Amino acid sequence: MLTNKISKPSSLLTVTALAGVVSAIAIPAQADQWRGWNIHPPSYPNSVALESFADEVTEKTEGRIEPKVYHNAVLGDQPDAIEQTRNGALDFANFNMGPMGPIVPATNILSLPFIFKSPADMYRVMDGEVGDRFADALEEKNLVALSWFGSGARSLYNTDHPVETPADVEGLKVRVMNNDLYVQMIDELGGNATPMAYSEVYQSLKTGVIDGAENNYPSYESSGHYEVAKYYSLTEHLILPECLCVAKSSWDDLSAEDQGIVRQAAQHAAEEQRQLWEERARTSRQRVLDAGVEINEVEDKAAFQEKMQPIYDDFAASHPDLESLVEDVQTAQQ
Ligand code: GTR
Repeated sequence: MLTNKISKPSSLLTVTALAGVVSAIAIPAQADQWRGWNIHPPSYPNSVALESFADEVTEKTEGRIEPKVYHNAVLGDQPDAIEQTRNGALDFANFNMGPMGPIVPATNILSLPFIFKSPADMYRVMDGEVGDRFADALEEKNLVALSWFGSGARSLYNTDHPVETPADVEGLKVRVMNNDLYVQMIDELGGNATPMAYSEVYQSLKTGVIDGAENNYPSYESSGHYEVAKYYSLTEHLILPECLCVAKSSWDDLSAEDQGIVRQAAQHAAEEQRQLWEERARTSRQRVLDAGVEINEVEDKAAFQEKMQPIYDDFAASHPDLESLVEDVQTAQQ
């Protein structure tokens, strides 16, 4: 009988071959499931844009890549997430350039206080050739920046009094993002800087561990910081770009076609984020006003700017190689 003639190895071979055929027929190619980090709650402009990015990539790659966004920093704080994306444990993220400085020194140029004259200037610089040079610097550290989001202007807020002059910052304990440059920024104003994760700020304001922090309207409002720190002073000292970044290892795994799809989806997401941002900045401002926040203009911004000069001088002394890029960012706004 035929069955008697089949030796064990060949029957195994048949089973294996059959399994191969079955899997080829029944199971579609494995989708590449991408994990994406986001610090904000789902309704935030950046979060909505990241979801659109995920949907567009899934649809246009016909499910070859399925990005999933994890909101509210559930995958870790920003400095952690930057590391995880650099080593490929995470596939994509929306990162603020503030905490990027310790890893990618060139990005500290973007953190020099008052380097950008307005959010519109920031977009123009980052969307052009100068922005590409920041993307190159990020790529050297395994982060592929595909588009730039906006984050308005950051201003100081605290629990005690309006800040109108640099002297009003004296003695205030101010939370900053994780970057020595911001420690110096607060020091130059006579305050005490405390680098701290975003997720810890609310509680720290409430318990008096810190007196204040600095951020844009949407973050000040969505984080609830306005409930505890009622004085928001329009210093507008930082206008920081944010990237939609992909891990270099995930990027390099893509075909040229899929890279094109992902890049285009990231650009669409940035367009959407920038539009949503404008609306949200207005509604956030109104919400905090309705909640009793006192917002004050800072008449003499030049006084704050002058205090920042040592930061520029120290940066020039410690990074002579980056001086021409500092100048290019400045001249691109003239
Ligand atoms: C927000 C920014 C976040 C984070 C946060 C912070 O404006 O979008 O990425 O940097 O500020 O202050 O930590």
